[in-house]
Amino acid sequence: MKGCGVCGSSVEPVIFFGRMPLANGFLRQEDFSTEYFYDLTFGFCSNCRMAQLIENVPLEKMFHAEYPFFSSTSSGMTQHFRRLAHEVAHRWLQAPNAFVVEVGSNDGALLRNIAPLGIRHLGVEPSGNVAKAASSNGVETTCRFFDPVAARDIVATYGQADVVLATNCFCHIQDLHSLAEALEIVLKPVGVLIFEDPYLGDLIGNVAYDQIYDEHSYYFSILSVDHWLTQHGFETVDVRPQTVHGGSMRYVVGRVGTCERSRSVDTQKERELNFGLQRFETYLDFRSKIHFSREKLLRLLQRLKNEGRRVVGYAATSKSTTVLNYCEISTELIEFISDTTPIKQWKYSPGMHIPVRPPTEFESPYPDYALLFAWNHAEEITNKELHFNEAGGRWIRYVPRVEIVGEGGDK
Ligand code: DWN
Ligand code: ZN
Repeated sequence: MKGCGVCGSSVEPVIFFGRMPLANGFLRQEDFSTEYFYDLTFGFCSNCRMAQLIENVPLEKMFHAEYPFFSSTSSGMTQHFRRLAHEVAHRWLQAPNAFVVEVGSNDGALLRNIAPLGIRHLGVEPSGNVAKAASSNGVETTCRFFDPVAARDIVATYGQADVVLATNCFCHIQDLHSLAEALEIVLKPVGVLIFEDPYLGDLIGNVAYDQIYDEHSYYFSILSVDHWLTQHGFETVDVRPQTVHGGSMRYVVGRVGTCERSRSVDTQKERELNFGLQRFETYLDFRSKIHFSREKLLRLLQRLKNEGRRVVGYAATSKSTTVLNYCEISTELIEFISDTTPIKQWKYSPGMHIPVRPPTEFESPYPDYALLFAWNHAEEITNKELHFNEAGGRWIRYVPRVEIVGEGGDK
């Protein structure tokens, strides 16, 4: 059994999703025969309460010069980053010469709101193409993984940071202790770390099992985050639930004793204990719900096929790779997936090899049904696809339950 990435105890497997391709491994036909697969198993450590993957994929297979996810592609996320940037700038970056580091800065979606304020900043991003996009957007960026060596280099060049930011990033970092050491080096003694990631309570509560894939090595809760950070002299001083990505948590962290501690931390811990995030039975129940969700989705798609309906996937998300491969949904059930990202278009989805097409193909003509893989952007997408509804098209969702939207469930 694998040792826990936080405390070294054994991690209990909860669910094995099967051999899985890379969530963002969109590929061409000539690369089908060499496609990479690994065992996707979600596990839980009862000792420190960290939910995590049992097998990790080598980092360079996932984060490289052709990383296909650009953080700025959703207007909802762009607004979220703008609000976060302004809050941080006004509250924590007012000192003359203040310096902020963002770990996993992608295409600069967050820092591009800070750069124009003249605040010293640095994005650290290992994927070359998105790092380049950030630089062209005026965001100072270094293309590398964030570890103690990178942290020392940053301090040598810029000095220590007043604030370290990370959004949807820490859950991707396999060695959490090396990450914490790097944070110890880079943060000023009274510096603040603010990070947000998809929240385990929402993932389980909404049966959002598609958030489980190679890039997400960890699934955080305040219980497990505290266990990890206190080993390195940090403490969480505030937690704030966020609606983005289907339910995320923002953690505000400082060195022990340096920041005022809000009551939100203890309140959230209590909520987690009441919910049962510390109990293995909660995870077994989650597993049963995942099985049920798969059966329902397959039954629905099969029925629509038998009725001769056209179904198209909407948004070739990383999450869709888990659903498509775990449920074994092929072009028998879904014609193609429409996606706005040029680097994904005219390629095939990982594993099931469903064609990915630009949105122009979605409209010509509209399908009968669209399976919404970007359910986390539902409001933004349904608002912009009003013509699809007017043409009689219907949305299919599978989070938090399998349903044709407006019909309230599978018949
Ligand atoms: O953690 C991660 C999160 C933050 O972002 C990464 N590991 C990768 C990525 O996950 P994802 O791919 O599931 O993210 P999204 O934001 O749910 O999906 C984005 C995809 O959806 C892009 O390929 C663009 C596409 N999309 C679209 O085709 N039409 C998105 C919108 C909003 C649209 O209108
Ligand atoms: Zn553990």
